[in-house]
Amino acid sequence: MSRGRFITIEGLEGAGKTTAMAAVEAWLQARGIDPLMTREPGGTPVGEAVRGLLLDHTYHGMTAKAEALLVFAARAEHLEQVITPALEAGRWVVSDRFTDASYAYQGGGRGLGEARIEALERWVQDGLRPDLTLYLDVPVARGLERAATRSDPDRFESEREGFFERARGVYRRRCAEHPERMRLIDASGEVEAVRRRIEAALALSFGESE
Ligand code: Z5A
Repeated sequence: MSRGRFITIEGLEGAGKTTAMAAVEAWLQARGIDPLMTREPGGTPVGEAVRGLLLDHTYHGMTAKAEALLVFAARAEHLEQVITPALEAGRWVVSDRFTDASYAYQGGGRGLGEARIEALERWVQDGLRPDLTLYLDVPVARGLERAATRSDPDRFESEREGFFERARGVYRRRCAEHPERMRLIDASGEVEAVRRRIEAALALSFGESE
């Protein structure tokens, strides 16, 4: 049996990842593929508990290193218990966020830098990397405007614009550095236009025959 494919969706606050996850799932299902849909931080009982810690305002003073280690602790669990077994069983896996978010938020936003994230990535993931990452790009102000409708912003959503600008800079740079895997999708337009761009990127990566 051939290994499944691993697709990740990335983007800033309000980029439209939830909408994109549904579009990817529908595109795959229309081709007879039943993907496993998951998210980070999360995807396992431990991962969901860690997500609670990361988003909770009670821990607003959490250090950047602790934050990065928590994100990777959840990822280690997610990989061993969910993602790797599914891929090995031939299942396609689609994750709402993965390690590019750690480069963007902890490496860029929190200022830990690329090398520390890379070291954790090597340790926790060995050689595993996504086959395709769709990065939904929106100007920070537009994303924050879309997300502003939420009544109860979490610990990340309460960050200042500069934090998100640094994260966006890292995402955009990584798309330029990893063109074989990462696709930058202009997500600033209407939902329907963004969905068409996502479908075009999927067709380009996996062809219509798979
Ligand atoms: N985090 C981290 O720091 N390091 C890591 O390694 C990982 C994560 C893995 C939680 O993630 C936090 O974890 C995250 C980074 C950190 N915090 N931040 N920021 P999350 O993915 O759960 O959190 P989120 O960014 O807040 O995502 P979300 O709420 O699930 O999705 P979204 O991208 O913001 O999109 P949405 O819910 O689909 O859309 C937001 C709103 O915009 C909604 O009302 C839509 O109807 C609307 N929308 C969507 N698309 C459009 C278009 N095209 N036009 C107009 N309006 C639109």
